[in-house]
Amino acid sequence: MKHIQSKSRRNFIKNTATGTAAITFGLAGLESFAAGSNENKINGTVFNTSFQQQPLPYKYDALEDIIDAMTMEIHYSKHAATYTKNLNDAAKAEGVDYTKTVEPVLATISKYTAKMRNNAGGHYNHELFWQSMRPKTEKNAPSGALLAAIESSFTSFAAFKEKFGEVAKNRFGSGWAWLYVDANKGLKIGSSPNQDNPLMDISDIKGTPLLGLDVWEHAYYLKYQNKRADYINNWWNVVNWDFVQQRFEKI
Ligand code: MN3
Repeated sequence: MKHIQSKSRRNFIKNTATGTAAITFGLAGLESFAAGSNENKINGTVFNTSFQQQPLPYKYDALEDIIDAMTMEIHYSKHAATYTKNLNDAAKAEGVDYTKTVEPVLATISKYTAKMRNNAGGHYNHELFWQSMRPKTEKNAPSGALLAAIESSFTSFAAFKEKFGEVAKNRFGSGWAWLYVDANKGLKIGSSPNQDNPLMDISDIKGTPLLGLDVWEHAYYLKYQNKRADYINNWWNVVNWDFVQQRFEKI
């Protein structure tokens, strides 16, 4: 799968000209590590090494009239930004190497605090969520190998959407609904509470997320109020199936 990388990792690779060069530095190139700051010095060059939000790949109002601009702005710039900030605070406090991706932390999340669990999950889940949407398109649907796998697993795309929607509607309280690939390479639908996800070792459902739907009230309440089902049904119009397909092909 394609890893969601921290900004630092991307900058590290970019600033060292090639990925190969970055790898050759290894740990030996790490000259200093300032636990109280976001700066690492590697072969004389200072890199910002905090987990950071990627820029939203569209404007706040790009998903109107499915998700309103105010919801998107508050969700991205307040809620999700806070998860990322708190992840960095937890990473410093708990000795996480945040020059790396967050996935290894999620895979061993049982070793960390609840603060790490909530915020590493919150960071990962939202970064995936933003990338998995795009402006509304008519008859929005997967194609190719992903469509074939969905039809094989759930009989039809319509049946898949219905089952996913039911799982999303039935998640009590706050959480996420997922399309994920399990250890046997099977496509699965499931949900997780709070900011948990299938990458976590403590999760009831385990695998690699392809697509996640945020069903916290902050994701829809300004426009949909108590009508979570309407939010879920409308959301299919803005799913970026090209992005989901790319993730599927890399597993
Ligand atoms: Mn959210």
